[in-house]
Amino acid sequence: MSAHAVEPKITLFDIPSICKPQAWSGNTWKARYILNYKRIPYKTVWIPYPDIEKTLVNLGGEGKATSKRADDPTKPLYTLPAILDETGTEAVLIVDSVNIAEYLDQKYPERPVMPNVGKALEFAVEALFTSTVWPLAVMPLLPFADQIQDERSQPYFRESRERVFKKKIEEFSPEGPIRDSQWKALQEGLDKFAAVLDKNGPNIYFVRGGINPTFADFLLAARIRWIKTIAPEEWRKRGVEQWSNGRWGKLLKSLEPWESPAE
Ligand SMILES: N[C@@H](CCC(=O)N[C@@H](CS)C(=O)NCC(=O)O)C(=O)O
Repeated sequence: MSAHAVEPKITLFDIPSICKPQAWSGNTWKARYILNYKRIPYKTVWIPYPDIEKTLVNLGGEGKATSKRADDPTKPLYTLPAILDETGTEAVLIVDSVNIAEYLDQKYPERPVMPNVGKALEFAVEALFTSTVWPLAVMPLLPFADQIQDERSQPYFRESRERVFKKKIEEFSPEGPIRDSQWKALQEGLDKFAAVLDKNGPNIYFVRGGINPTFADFLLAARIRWIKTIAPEEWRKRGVEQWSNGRWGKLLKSLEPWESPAE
């Protein structure tokens, strides 16, 4: 940043990695894509997993957990992405990517990502994808996500995931027939999801006939991009780009202009 540049007043809290560029998470990428697309100046603060809760609580986010811990449902789960908006007299902390998308659209109405017509559908895509396709990605992909964590996050990531699934991360997706069948199931899940999207016709974006991306597109791209970033060899070997008649590859390509900055 040059000596005269003004420090952005919006902060995106993201999770670090050893990837280059660093941004990797299929959740935080939703907010990052949207900030980039809306051309809102922001800075990134990298928070390793074990520090997420205390960071958000320190910023006034007590009680703003987005769900319960899978390894101990009596405890709240604080998650990223989060943004802190310090453009006004009082700092505003927003957590959860759909809330971030809604908030940014209200505050910066240009280049909307939550269309007034069909807003419920944008929310529905998130819920449907998370409950149908996402579980199929967990076993084959978590071992790769484990490998790209930074030093501080890695023990937390591994221990919490091993506690949830009650086995070593190395046993999640052993190479051979088990791993192959997991990837096949993921492909079939994505194909089924693509068949739903195809009802809108051949256009890349979610909104029927839409020429601009909306939240649903950024959400899907963030998830697919996660696979590509953490498991590039599997991505190539399994030909993910060509899955579902090339839908996912085309979506990522069309959103490339908003991949930067990824830091
Ligand atoms: N629905 C949430 C999900 C966010 C989420 O699950 N984030 C993960 C990072 S990929 C997280 O922060 N997990 C904290 C943990 O596992 O302790 C959103 O989109 O904001």
